[in-house]
Amino acid sequence: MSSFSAVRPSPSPRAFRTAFLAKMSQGRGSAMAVSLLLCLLVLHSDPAHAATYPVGDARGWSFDSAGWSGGKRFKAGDILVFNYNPTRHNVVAVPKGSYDSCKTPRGAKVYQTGNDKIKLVRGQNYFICNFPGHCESGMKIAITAA
Ligand SMILES: [Cu+2]
Repeated sequence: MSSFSAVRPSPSPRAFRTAFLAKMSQGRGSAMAVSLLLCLLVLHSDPAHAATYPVGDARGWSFDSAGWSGGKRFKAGDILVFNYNPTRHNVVAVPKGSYDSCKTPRGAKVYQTGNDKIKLVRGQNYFICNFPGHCESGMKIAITAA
């Protein structure tokens, strides 16, 4: 008997439709907000496609850096970070011949801060340490960027 009073009066069809439309437009509004957000994310993350790689990971740029790049897929625009003690090593961007011979060509770009960030170009990128004997001892890397 008292249960009847607990039953909510059902809304009139008109009120129902109004509520339904309000809900729909809310839904559209949030759908628009979501797609706007996605657009912003896509635009924002475009330059962030470039990845940053610390050469040699925690060990830094060292005599055993040569194998470090194996299995990684680099892209043009990615950044290599060379961390090392600048009193012991440096980084020189060289052409393939110099990478092979360990002979630094005149005018080669020498990095020597100990925390050098170098952007990869499409194709082959070669880096050596040109402290005497270091490149010959394996302190060199060849990176292919797509
Ligand atoms: Cu070195």
